[in-house]
Amino acid sequence: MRNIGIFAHVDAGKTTLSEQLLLKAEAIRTLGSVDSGTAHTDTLPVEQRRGIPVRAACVRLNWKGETINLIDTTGHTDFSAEIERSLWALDGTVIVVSGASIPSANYSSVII
Ligand SMILES: Nc1nc2c(ncn2[C@@H]2O[C@H](COP(=O)(O)OP(=O)(O)O)[C@@H](O)[C@H]2O)c(=O)[nH]1
Ligand SMILES: [Mg+2]
Repeated sequence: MRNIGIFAHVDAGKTTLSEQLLLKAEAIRTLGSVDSGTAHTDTLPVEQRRGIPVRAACVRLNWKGETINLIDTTGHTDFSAEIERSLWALDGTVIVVSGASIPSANYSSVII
């Protein structure tokens, strides 16, 4: 079993990537969407309503015989304690860099 965290600033595409990984691993049948409030890791009503991540969310998938707990973190510095808390549990991380926008100034606080 491996615990993998996904990190980036807000709106970089963490939740969208998580959704694609879940689909690719056949953990879900239908691709959810952040924009329509159906992403599997945006589960809190406030996250679905406002499209902002508040808490780190954990989903499980199987890949080539390995169980992976995927932790989709919040990129908001307001919730940085939530980001730090998830670090303790991780075996590895994926850092998402958005090619569609200029990296946010809060990258440093989220990633370092
Ligand atoms: N054009 C484009 N938009 C994306 C991509 N990934 C995510 N988005 C959009 O960027 C916004 C933020 O994505 P989200 O996954 O919520 O980012 P998060 O805050 O890092 O979890 C949403 O409106 C997504 O539809 C991508 O690869 N290309
Ligand atoms: Mg998100």
